[in-house]
Amino acid sequence: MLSAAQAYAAPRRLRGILGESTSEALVMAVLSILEFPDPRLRTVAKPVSEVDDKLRQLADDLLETMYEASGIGLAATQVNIHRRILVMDVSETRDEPQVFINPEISVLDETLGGYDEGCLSVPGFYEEVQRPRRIRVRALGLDGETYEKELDGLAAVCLQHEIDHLDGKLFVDYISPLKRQRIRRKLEKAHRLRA
Ligand code: QAP
Ligand code: CO
Repeated sequence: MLSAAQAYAAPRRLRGILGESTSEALVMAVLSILEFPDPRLRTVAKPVSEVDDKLRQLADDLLETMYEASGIGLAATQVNIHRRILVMDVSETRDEPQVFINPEISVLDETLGGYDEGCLSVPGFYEEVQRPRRIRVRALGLDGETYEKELDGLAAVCLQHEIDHLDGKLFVDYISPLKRQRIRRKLEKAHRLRA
């Protein structure tokens, strides 16, 4: 397992990718994550119209929030920002941050695979979800340029899960209503105790 310090180190290393202009904000921020069944998680995010410094700062904050929570993926929707941007890092070493802006996927192979999915917005619960195993994604990078890549394995699962967030969908929407209701009740109780 990684120490908290190692987990924190990853987003700092992004500095090179993000640029070091003097106008760049000096600090990143850990944002608070909405939890199921918060209705704001059902918002459909709007496309990003311009990749500017404010958006690069948001990408940085999403990465810091994801690493701090030990997640592998985080969509802006989960921090109550309804724009089409998501981050992920599915590497063992937690040092391969990826940013997807206005991502669009096409399925390369209709074959489905099952994976036990979790979610930072549904803490403590994991259920198997079936999704296409191989996809191609087209997105904008932090430089505003379009890029494409093919994904499989955990990266393909995670990207589809995160794009679902941008469309107001959660992995619990794919499981039985009974299981979903059980999760809803347990999280509502946890939220009451926390408040
Ligand atoms: C989505 O989820 C995902 O319950 C990203 O207590 C997950 O990073 C895609 C997490 C699995 C594919 C497979 C969940 C951390 C992190 C928890 C996450 C928890 C602490 C979830
Ligand atoms: Co999620």
